Amino acid sequence: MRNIVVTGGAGFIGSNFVHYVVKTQPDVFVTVLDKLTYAGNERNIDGLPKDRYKLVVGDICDAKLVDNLLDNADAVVHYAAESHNDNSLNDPSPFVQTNLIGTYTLIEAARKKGVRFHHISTDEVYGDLPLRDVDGNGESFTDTTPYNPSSPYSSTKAGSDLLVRAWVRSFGLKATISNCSNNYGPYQHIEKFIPRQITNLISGIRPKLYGSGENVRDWIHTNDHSSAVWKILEEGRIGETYLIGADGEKNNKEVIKLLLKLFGKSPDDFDLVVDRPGHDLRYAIDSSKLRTELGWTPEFTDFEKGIEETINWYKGNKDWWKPQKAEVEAKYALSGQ
Ligand code: NAD
Ligand code: TDX
Repeated sequence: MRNIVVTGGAGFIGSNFVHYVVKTQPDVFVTVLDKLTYAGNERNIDGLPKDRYKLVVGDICDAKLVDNLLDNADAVVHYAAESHNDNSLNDPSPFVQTNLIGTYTLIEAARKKGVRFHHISTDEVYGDLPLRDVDGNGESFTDTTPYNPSSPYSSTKAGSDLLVRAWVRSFGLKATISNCSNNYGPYQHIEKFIPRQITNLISGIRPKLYGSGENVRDWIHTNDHSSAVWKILEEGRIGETYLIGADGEKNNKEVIKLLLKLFGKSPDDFDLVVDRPGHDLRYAIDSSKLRTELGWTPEFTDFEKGIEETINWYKGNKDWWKPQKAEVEAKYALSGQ
């Protein structure tokens, strides 16, 4: 693989993947296709060597542009999406457009040109799980868990997965799919849970916890997501779905308390706010297929250390997030959050 197209490569996870590829794959040239929506930022990648990547600003729904870009591509890694559940509850329309029509546009081009395709998806397509019992027992998602998405975001991601599966079966698209759990790390937009609370604490605002805070997310460092995606791109079996996770289940209250501790604050120094409608209770990933079949293991398994590094990144990059802070908080205030 010499030339890869990374859609959404100026967003949070996509840009971390571009950094990962530039660092670990010296022979690969990356073309980033990104619309630079409110969630994309050219600065996320502009420090990288110019001979290793180029940024094409454009829409994945633009069939002509996509067709041209795929002429010289060996593979597409498809991260571009509308990605925030809360936004999808306020206005689902860009989610339907980008997540469904955008994915359709890409796979049509990829199948016509015989280009290898990797589709990035989420554990949220499977819906949610009950909390673990008092002994810590509970189910986890696998690649055979039935789809049961809850929000406009997760349902459009589920639809995009199904399109890719159908294109593999009907048209022989050379595709793999990965469904990953919640990512954290640098360059994450401050509308999302962890960076919102970190930037609240830096700004002297109390962290905001939805509902009772018992909801569980299965956290993975975004660098581990990148190494898993590269492994699947190179060694994954065509037509297969791989779940990516690092056994990082934590409830939201625990995460807020860890952040408060690391900022030297009292553990109760947070506000309970209006819950998210349809709020998924618990996600958990069983990643044994990826680990046993492809030999992948996560590296960044010390959550507290990863969070400390992430806090330091937001402290050191205030000019990256400060211009958006007031607007993001004003939007949340409208919904009592
Ligand atoms: P993000 O919102 O930070 O970034 C999305 C990027 O896509 C932005 O750069 C944006 O400009 C770009 N984009 C949006 N619409 C576009 C369009 N029509 N054409 C071209 N570019 C467009 O998202 P993220 O959190 O980095 O998520 C990336 C992918 O990973 C998504 O597919 C998401 O579903 C998936 N995912 C995210 C998580 C998570 O924890 N954030 C977990 C599992 C899977
Ligand atoms: O201020 C907040 N307070 C709060 O308690 C925010 C923004 C969120 N929350 C809760 C809601 C969730 O239970 O924290 C949890 C995480 O919220 P988000 O960061 O919005 O993530 P989530 O809804 O779990 O979805 C994320 O992981 C799966 C990504 O945004 C998706 O793109 C990915 O598919």
